[in-house]
Amino acid sequence: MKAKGKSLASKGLTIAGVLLAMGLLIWSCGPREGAQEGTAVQQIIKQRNLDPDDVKAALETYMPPGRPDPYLIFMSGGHSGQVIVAGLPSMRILKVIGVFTPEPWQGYGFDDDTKAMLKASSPQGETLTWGDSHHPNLSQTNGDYDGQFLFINDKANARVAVISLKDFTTHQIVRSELMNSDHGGTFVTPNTEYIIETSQYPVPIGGTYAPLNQKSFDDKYRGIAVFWKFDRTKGLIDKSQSFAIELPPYMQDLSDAGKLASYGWSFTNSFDTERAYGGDMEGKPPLEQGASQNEYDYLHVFNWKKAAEVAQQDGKYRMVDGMRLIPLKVAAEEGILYFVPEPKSPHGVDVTPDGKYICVNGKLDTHVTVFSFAKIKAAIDAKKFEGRDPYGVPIIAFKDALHGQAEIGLGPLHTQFDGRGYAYTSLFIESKVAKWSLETLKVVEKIPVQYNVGHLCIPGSNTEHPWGQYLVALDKWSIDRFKNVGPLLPQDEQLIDISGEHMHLLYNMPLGVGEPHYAQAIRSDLVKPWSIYKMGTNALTHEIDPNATPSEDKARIERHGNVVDVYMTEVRSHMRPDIVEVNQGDTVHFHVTNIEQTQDATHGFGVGEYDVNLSMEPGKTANVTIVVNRPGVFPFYCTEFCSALHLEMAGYLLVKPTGATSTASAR
Ligand code: RUQ
Ligand code: CUA
Repeated sequence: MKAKGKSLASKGLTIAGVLLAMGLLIWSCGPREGAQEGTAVQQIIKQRNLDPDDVKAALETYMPPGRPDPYLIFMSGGHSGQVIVAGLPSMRILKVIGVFTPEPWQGYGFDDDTKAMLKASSPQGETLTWGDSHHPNLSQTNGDYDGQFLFINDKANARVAVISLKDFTTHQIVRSELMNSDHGGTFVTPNTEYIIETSQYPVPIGGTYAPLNQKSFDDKYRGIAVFWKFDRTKGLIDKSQSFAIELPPYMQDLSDAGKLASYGWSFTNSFDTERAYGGDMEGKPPLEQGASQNEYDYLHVFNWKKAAEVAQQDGKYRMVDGMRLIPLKVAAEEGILYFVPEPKSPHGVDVTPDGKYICVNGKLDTHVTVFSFAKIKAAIDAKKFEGRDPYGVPIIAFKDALHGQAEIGLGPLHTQFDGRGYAYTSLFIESKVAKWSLETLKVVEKIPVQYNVGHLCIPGSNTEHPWGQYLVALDKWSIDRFKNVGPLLPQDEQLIDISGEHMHLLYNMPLGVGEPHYAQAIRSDLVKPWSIYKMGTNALTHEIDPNATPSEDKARIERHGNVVDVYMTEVRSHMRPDIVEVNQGDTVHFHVTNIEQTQDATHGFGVGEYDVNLSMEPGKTANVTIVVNRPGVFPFYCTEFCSALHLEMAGYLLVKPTGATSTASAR
């Protein structure tokens, strides 16, 4: 891990050379001033001890005030459960979207609707407060990003979330009882017909119990692939039109959808075809060892078009937890599932932009194995199989599917494409990114990264038309890159320029709010969010909320028995009503509307000690319910510094103890 320190001479660059190339030595405005400006810049460079590469990288990533970044990157937040949005190339964070974890700033998980959504996506009797977000996928139309939706999976609890890019908020979280953990999600098909989610660790189907011994593991434990149907007009997943496929108890890993030549198909790599399940205290090898014995595991090849048809045919599926499940036997017989041997516990499967090749990253093997979809299809059409796995799934011979193998290096994990004929593969063990040619399958260049790189992200890589200008390396370790902030180090997201013949590093972004597993990036101009909400919009449904209070004269308090409805408006700089008096034990529904239509005029609504916290963007209506069992006087206030009189934007919630006299009558 060598520290950066290059002599100018060894780089063959000079500061003046870089500045000249960048047009920073401005002689045109008169030799005198120009010379002075040039000197001023050179002084900064000297004072800050920068070298020519630093200066070049700084100039290439700097975004002047008011100029938005040309790309948006959506990074998963790992077990923070969130999605982090940043701009490229500046790497400035723009937003952290609350997804599987409540997010106080956005009031996410605090209002009735998002609270209910998080609860409904939890197992019976639980309200999960975290998730492990892994693989964001942008919605596609005709194989390219359309800028409308983002999906992400929760590995820990096997959930899938839908985020609308109209307001960058989470709109739906679904979960299937069929699996307890996932990993191969959320990969979309080229028209976002389906969102693919495959399980990681096999369990007995449907959340049931079965003992853990080899026979039980083989017979009762199963992997699952879910194809969630996406209803684009509603912007929601339709569980009733979704279907699942039962898989052997291997550990399915990552997925990718075919496109163009391979449209209608999808691919999932796997490990642990050994069917090891641990047991190191019972005299068995630990899982890592047991699962790494076989020379080959199986690439799962799905005909999802066919599966969608079969899932509609009576007798060919069974219903489990409200979902159509195609049994393994049917999947094998109907030509829905095939296996192709893939070397040694691989990780990550990536389909090339033309849809012709499927790249499987070696992990324990130094190659990226490139399979030809045409060859796979030919073998399937000719029914040319080398046998069947213990569950009856036809196996296509390795050589009959192989296009070629690229010798990449140690620990290949994930591959991205630049759309110009090159692939880029992360090398976890080497801490490098390898650029290689899809034509020759030869490495052309490697660049070191700091350190232990997992996923990579090239904007548009999984579409038919990648924008191959930048690559972001998502590094797990950042030792020696940033100021030590204690034993929990930030992650390191490294921006690399791949537009030229050689890759060069532009920026190291420390990320201390989650662990990005994967990221996808899109050209910013393709995302067209709202700037404000239409008056009275419920941010979850995107419809006018039935409790919206669109003007101050409609603000009111209604009491029905011991239920109190407070219809409140907010506008700079007051709430109406600003005194809410209720009785101990009442159920209080606050229906708050920010009646402003000015961009960025966001208010908040916080009631201390009752855990009430709403973010009220212009035009938004949000509802929150509390049962006031503790008497007392509770100030409420606007939590966003909205105006000069923000501190005055406050009021009182009076919870009258049983038997006390009313404040109102005393006034
Ligand atoms: S993967 S550990 Cu995306 Cu490399 Cu999940
Ligand atoms: Cu409204 Cu502060």
